[in-house]
Amino acid sequence: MLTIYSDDHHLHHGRCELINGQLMPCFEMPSRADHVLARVKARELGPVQAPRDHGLAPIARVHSADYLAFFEGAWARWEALGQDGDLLPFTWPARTLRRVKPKGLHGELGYYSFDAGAPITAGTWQAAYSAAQVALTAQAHVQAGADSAFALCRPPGHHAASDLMGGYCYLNNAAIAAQAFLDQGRQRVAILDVDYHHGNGTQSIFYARSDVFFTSIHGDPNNEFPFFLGYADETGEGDGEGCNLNLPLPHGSNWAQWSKALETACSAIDDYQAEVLVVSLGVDTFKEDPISQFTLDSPDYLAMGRRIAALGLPVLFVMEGGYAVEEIGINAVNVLEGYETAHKEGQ
Ligand code: Q9C
Ligand code: ZN
Repeated sequence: MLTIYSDDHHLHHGRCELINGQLMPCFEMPSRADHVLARVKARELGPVQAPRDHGLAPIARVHSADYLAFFEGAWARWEALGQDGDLLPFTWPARTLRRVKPKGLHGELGYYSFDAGAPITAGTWQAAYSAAQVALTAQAHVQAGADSAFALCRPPGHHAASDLMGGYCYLNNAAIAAQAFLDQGRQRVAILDVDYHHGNGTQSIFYARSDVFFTSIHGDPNNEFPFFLGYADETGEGDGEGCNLNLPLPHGSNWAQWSKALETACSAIDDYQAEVLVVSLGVDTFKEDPISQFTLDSPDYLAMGRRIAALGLPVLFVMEGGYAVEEIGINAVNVLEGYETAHKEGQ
């Protein structure tokens, strides 16, 4: 399997996030992608290539022009104010407040975010832009006829909505790739989000559409980030009614429970008759993940990959979360190796 990877992810390294009342070093750190890349090479998964630049146009198919302009220019405005720490939002247009767009930097940042978990640093735009190009380059490979490809994206993307950053995410790499498949002639794309957290951004982008089926297995939002989306009764709206399937699971869920949900997700993808599959590949379901509450073990990721292969679809894997840094490479590449093994057997 071909891996697409850019070193530009190192340009994004947030300093801290608020966890349990304490400022902690960001869990979403550059060594994450470094470990995945090292494992791809150690296991000889296949060639590793740099992304091609597809420009802003395919990104603007998913994200609003005003959001992209704000994100690209935010750091320069922050610097012009004499600041050099991370740029972080701290006020949002919650109930009773107006959803007006203030002129100043902090007001605008609150308007374009939903939490304080996506710090903007000097290199964040470039890193996120390159991650989107990584996804688009891997997507092009699958569109050109490859059975699969791995987009080793960082920063991750599935929490980012059309005009919102949050949850370590800025540009929705999986959604951008899914939209590119449609723009290149595919009619039905499925997105399977196996990250521990609900992919609220991806869901929201495609919620009213029937050309993308979104299904996600995640920590029950009653007790887990992002709290305000990801419930089982969210089934899509308008043309998209029936094209959204959320499978929330309680804290402590193990592979037996998780794999049952995967069966449900896979049979829904079968029913939808997707032409191509995008997997939002987070491995923060791992038992040792420092911010998550499922108990999957490393061999379970091989089984996950095998089940995905049984769908018999071309697959684009897009890296999302996973914060047990030492094991993230083993677990992510186990999914890819499980897929490859079963795919070769099935041919
Ligand atoms: N107390 C992804 O996995 N903060 N994002 C959690 C825990 C947000 C995770 C705080 C976690 C976002 C891509
Ligand atoms: Zn996650």
